[in-house]
Amino acid sequence: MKFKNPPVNSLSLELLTEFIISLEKLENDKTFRGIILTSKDVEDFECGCPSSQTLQAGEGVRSLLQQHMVTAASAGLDLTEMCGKNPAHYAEYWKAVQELWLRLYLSNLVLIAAINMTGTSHGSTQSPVVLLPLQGACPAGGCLISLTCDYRILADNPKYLMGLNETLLGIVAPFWFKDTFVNTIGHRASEQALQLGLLFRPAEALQVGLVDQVVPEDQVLSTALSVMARWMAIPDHARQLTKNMMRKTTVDRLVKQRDTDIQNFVSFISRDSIQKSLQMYLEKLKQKKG
Ligand code: CO8
Repeated sequence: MKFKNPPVNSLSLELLTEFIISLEKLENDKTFRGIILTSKDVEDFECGCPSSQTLQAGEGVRSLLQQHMVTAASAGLDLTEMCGKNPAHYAEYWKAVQELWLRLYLSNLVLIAAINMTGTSHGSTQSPVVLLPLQGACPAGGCLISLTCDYRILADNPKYLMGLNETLLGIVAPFWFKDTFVNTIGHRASEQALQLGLLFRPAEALQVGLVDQVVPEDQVLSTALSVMARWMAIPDHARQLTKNMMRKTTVDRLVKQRDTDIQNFVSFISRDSIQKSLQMYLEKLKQKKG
């Protein structure tokens, strides 16, 4: 599945809705067993599967790539959905963010993130809201989506950064973002990274366990396919039950308090000070072009 929401693959309400619908269709179609989430062009995709069994898996993935458009490399949640709108819109948006996370995190499919970024350049700012000094990026909501996957492969480019940088925008990662992060890189590393809004370069991301593999950019998709073949070799039923066992407690925490979480989000994001921070951040993003 390939994200395609120019210019920066931000997670708009429309994109989230399409993503959820596509995911549901794939979950219900038993001929699909796995998804590679990427932002790389399908034409660039090369199948490097040696055996007939893996080739079969590869063909499933190839046909999937050809039918659906999604990504894992993204500017994160769409700031314009969280800024200058009314509470009903914030509630609808947040419900969609929750829904996507719930579906992805406990998906029966094998999910692999092939993270090959988009993006160009960034300046810096002296405002209280820190503008990211980065080029290609997978921040915040974009990183969260990759964290729901079973395996992450990141392109080896020092300009590529990923992490949960919410504090840099003057906002706070919700508890279930935090839980997903802790489940991936552990408590101490999360505690530090979340407070500082750290964005990791590929080598650091690998070291801390945020990604499972770092490979040259032109090998990201072929590596994803080989990894997919390995995961496909495991009987689905046993793998799915194991995934469920590892992740269900985390999912249940949100399921039990979805409405409260929406209310918390709406009241937090509606605050004047938060709206001001987000507006300032968006303006700085625009200004850096000039
Ligand atoms: N949402 C909406 N629009 C965006 C976003 C975004 N996340 N990111 C960039 N844009 C817009 C820019 O404003 C710009 O608009 P315009 O063309 O109108 O000027 C356009 O996209 C292109 O942006 P850039 O010129 O910056 O493109 P570059 O290729 O130079 O850089 C980057 C790409 C690196 C992705 C850069 O745009 C960037 O850093 N964006 C911001 C990334 C970010 O901080 N995302 C975090 C979003 S918050 C989130 O995901 C979780 C929130 C949890 C909320 C919890 C509250 C309780």
